[in-house]
Amino acid sequence: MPSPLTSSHWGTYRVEMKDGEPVSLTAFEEDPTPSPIGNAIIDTRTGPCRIPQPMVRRGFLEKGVQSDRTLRGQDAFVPVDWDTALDMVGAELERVRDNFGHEGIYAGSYGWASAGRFHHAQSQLRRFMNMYGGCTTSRDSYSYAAAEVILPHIVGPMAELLETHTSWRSIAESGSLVVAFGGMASRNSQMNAGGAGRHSQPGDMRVARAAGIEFINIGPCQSDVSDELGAEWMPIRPNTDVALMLAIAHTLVSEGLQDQEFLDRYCVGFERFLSYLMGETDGQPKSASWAAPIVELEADRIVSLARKMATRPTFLNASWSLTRQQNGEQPIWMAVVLACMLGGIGKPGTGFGLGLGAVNGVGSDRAYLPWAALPAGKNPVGSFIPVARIADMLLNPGEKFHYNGGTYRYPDVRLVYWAGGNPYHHHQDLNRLRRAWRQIETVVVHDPFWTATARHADIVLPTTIALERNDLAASTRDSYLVAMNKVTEPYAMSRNDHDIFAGLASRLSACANTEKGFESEFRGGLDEAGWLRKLYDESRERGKKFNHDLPEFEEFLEGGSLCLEPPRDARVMLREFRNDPVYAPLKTPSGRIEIFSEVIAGFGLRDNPGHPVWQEPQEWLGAETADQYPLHLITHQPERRLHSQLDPSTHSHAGKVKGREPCRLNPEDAAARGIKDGDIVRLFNGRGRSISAAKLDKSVRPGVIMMATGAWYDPDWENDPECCRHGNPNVLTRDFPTSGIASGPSALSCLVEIERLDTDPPDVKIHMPPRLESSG
Ligand SMILES: Nc1nc2c(c(=O)[nH]1)N[C@H]1C(S)=C(S)[C@@H](COP(=O)(O)OP(=O)(O)OC[C@H]3O[C@@H](n4cnc5c(=O)[nH]c(N)nc54)[C@H](O)[C@@H]3O)O[C@H]1N2
Ligand SMILES: Nc1nc2c(c(=O)[nH]1)N[C@H]1C(S)=C(S)[C@@H](COP(=O)(O)OP(=O)(O)OC[C@H]3O[C@@H](n4cnc5c(=O)[nH]c(N)nc54)[C@H](O)[C@@H]3O)O[C@H]1N2
Ligand SMILES: [Mo]
Repeated sequence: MPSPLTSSHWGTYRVEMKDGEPVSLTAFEEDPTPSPIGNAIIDTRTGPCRIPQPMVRRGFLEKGVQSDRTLRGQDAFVPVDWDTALDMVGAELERVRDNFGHEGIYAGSYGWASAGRFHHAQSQLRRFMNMYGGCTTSRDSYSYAAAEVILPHIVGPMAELLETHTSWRSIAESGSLVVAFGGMASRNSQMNAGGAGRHSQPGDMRVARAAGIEFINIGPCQSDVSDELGAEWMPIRPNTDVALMLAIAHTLVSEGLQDQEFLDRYCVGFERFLSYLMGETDGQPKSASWAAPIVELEADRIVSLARKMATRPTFLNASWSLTRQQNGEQPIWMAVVLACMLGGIGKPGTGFGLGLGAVNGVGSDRAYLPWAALPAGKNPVGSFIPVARIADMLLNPGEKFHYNGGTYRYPDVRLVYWAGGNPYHHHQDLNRLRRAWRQIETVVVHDPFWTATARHADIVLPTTIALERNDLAASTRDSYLVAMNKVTEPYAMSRNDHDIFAGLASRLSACANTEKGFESEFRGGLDEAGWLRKLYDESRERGKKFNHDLPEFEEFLEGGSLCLEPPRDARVMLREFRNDPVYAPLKTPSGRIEIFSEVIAGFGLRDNPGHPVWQEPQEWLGAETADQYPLHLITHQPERRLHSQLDPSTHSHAGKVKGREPCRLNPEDAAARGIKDGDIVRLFNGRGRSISAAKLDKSVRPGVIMMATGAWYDPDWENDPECCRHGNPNVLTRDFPTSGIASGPSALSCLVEIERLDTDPPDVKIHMPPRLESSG
């Protein structure tokens, strides 16, 4: 008998058991490049960071909403039983609903949680809240909000473009040159939201290279493209991609190299953009010599790049990181415009790409099936925020915000409910978030682990991890369906998110009066096994439409996993549109690609006239404030974790230096500051400080510091609460919207300075549980 399977966002594994307990995860035999993160879950599952039972913050237990909220994050917790905890949460929900309405409850609860379609924490929360009567919620993602909002106006919904993304196979068969803005860092393709049966990106990239594809890496870090691909590196200054793309576009026009036929047949608005490009509207032609000092590449090199792109089948890839900066809508729009000028869109191996390598599923060769998910119903409350405006909302109830052409007002939120995410990892300017958090009367958090967010809660409800429940793992960007097995009992008193919500529902009444009652309505008349069968049967039914013939549930369970047959032809994004733009128009207002968008021009935003433009962000190496904070901090995804998940594991620790999350900087910048490899350093700016250890790295461009996200946020409470002693970079990043278009996060527009720390650094304490006190 093969060992039972489990699945995670970083892949599928076999669980090796000893004496009835899971002892290690081994690679799934069908995965050629499994992620080494796997075992971290074994490492942490019973460790000191697991939350054993429901907890209430001491101050909150004593004084409820009158408690001192500044103590959140450092207060002691009191363990309580489930009935006490659920009674309290139920009473708080009722209090806030009765006094402030459903809008007063924020359950936008962004976060990746764990793989598994039934036990997905956010889906469970949504189902619960929607039945309860609704809540304020969030729109879009931290990953690429700017792209999610801009792309439907100019070419089509992001999700659809990713689903139909041109595949590596198409690039290898028909391409010639891949120009990667922001690279394609191989560490990132370990992940795939919902699960990955087979990690194919490293192999796909190698095959493309062997087929003769040439790579160019445009960005601040050479190692963003794997050495094996032999990429040419163009180390531009961060946040200047639009200037470079404009200069390429300008060169194409100056030399008559643009594909006018494509522009005429498939696009609208090129002429309006052209006036701007050539400087007719603002007196500044966007030439290579204009861009050279902005991006810090020689003009000749820009011109040669443009010529090369015009004469070779070119695939232009825009990394998701380009969206997480001020005006992050623009590089995506401009990438599409440049691909239009090159004329390859809809043809094999060319066109534009959105994040090849960002996760395993972009560009992989796989089948499509819209797997069934837990039905969440509809939220009866319309109140929402763009996801990264959370601190802004809390600090400014009733104030206006802009989103996708509309002007809205922030709701007056009194209770925040989080399940499956870690805002004290993912949000920017954490010192501001901490101040904003004080506005909230009640914070409820579900998490298996003592994350910084759990520690900033009033009521903490401990959940199970995937190994403690049965589930089904699948992603629309992967061909596998995997049965996730319960291999061990829930840790201590932890419960499944589903059971926690059912327990709450038993104390409350749903918005719609149902005869069955809220709990029974929430449970849907099914237990875990019943739900898994229902989700499977529904997926099987849906599969028929896509010519996938799935076996009966029992047969599937016996095999443990299944892999759908990928389509015979290599996938090409927008192929149908290219073949016949009249028969297969886009979903944009004109049905064509909008180089100029009347809709966006109609938003009347100062920062956008209706076509892509170069705008200096407030924080970049060309800014005046760079005198004071002369280094551009890039807070990229971590190699040894998914965000903050499993940070207490040995695998994550092995990547730290002297117990801190390291930062990488160019030896020149280090020498200028007397910093040696391995030195403990402090990164700082006007927003905060973070203690790290320096790693000297020539693959990082001078003027740039790279620091992975996700080290558990550990404020130095005793000496300097605005300093993270562990190396979380979000005490430094800026909490500012991309622009009024998407109001997305802009973490990657951030300046800092760094200094060697000559005193003993404070101890890191976040991987020990918080102080616990008994209720007596
Ligand atoms: N500076 C900077 N900040 C960034 C980014 C950046 O580039 N720079 N990137 C941003 C991006 S793209 C993203 S997607 C976000 C990611 O931000 P998050 O998705 O919030 O980060 P995770 O660490 O994955 O948080 C998931 C949480 O869910 C918990 N969890 C796991 N399983 C379960 C479960 O079954 N039930 C419950 N209740 N909880 C569970 C985990 O323990 C963890 O605390 O970060 C963003 N933040
Ligand atoms: N191992 C691992 N993989 C992950 C994740 C994880 O937590 N761990 N998270 C997943 C998630 S949620 C997401 S959204 C994706 C994100 O995928 P990406 O956004 O692609 O990933 P990042 O690592 O943030 O950034 C990639 C590179 O962009 C470059 N870059 C930054 N700013 C600029 C710029 O202004 N111009 C140019 N040209 N380049 C720039 C940096 O050098 C950086 O290394 O990753 C996913 N993959
Ligand atoms: Mo993300």
